[in-house]
Amino acid sequence: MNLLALNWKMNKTPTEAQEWAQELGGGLQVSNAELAVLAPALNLPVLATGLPDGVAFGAQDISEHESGAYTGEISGAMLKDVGATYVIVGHSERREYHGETDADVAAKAAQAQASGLTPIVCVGEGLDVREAGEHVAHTLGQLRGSLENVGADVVIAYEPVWAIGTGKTATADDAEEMAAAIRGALREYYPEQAEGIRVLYGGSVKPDNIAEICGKPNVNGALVGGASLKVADVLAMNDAL
Ligand code: G2H
Repeated sequence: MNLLALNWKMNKTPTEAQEWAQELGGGLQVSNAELAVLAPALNLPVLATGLPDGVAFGAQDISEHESGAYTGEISGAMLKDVGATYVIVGHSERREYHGETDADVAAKAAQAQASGLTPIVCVGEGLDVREAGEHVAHTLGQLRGSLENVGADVVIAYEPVWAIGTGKTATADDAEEMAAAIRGALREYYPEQAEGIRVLYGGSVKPDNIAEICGKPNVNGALVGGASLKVADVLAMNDAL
C-alpha cells in the first residue's frame, strides 16, 4: 500500500488542526493509502485524539540527542509519548535554512529509530545539479551520507528541490528514474529489506498527478506539502490512488 505522507510544514494552529482532523473524519470512507500527517509538534496531541482510526501522525524534525540541555529541541521520546510513529528528517527546507548536513540527518534518523519512530529521510537535488545531469550521483551521495548507521526501518523521500512548492513537477518518469536508483542503493545497504522499504516522491504532488507518479514500480507513495492543507485535496488524492 502506498504511503500518503502529508507535510503541513509551518501551517495550522492546534485549533485549525483539530478542525482539519474532524473534517477528515467526516469525509474519509475508505483509505486507499496509509495516511500520515506530519505536523508542527504543538499539533501532535490534538491529532492523537482527533484523527480518524488508522490515520498515523508524526513530526517534521527531531533532536539528534536523547535528552538534556538542548534548548528548543524536541526529543524522540516526547514524540513517541504522544503517539507519533513517523518523523521527517533532512527535508530540503531544513537542509537549506538550518544548515543540516547529511551527518546531521543520519544522526537524527538513528535517534528516531532508537526512540521507536520511523524516519522519513529526504534527499534530492537542486536545479543546477539537475541541469548539469548529475542528479542521480548527487542524490545517491546524499542518501549514503544520510543513512550512515541507520537501520532498515526507514522511508526515503525523493524531493527534487526545484519542484518543491514551485508548481513544477518532475515527470512520473523522472520520479521513477530516481526511485529505481534509490532502490538499487537500498539493495546494497539493506539486502534483506530493500524491496519493502518505501520510496516516496515529493514536490508539487496534487490530486491530478498523484496516480501517475505513484503508479510507477519503484514509487511507493508521496510526500505532499501544499496539497495536504485542504481536506478536499487529501480526499481527492486518496480517491485517486
Ligand atoms: C516538498 C513537498 C512536501 P510541496 O517539500 O514536502 O511540498 O508538495 O508543496 O511541493
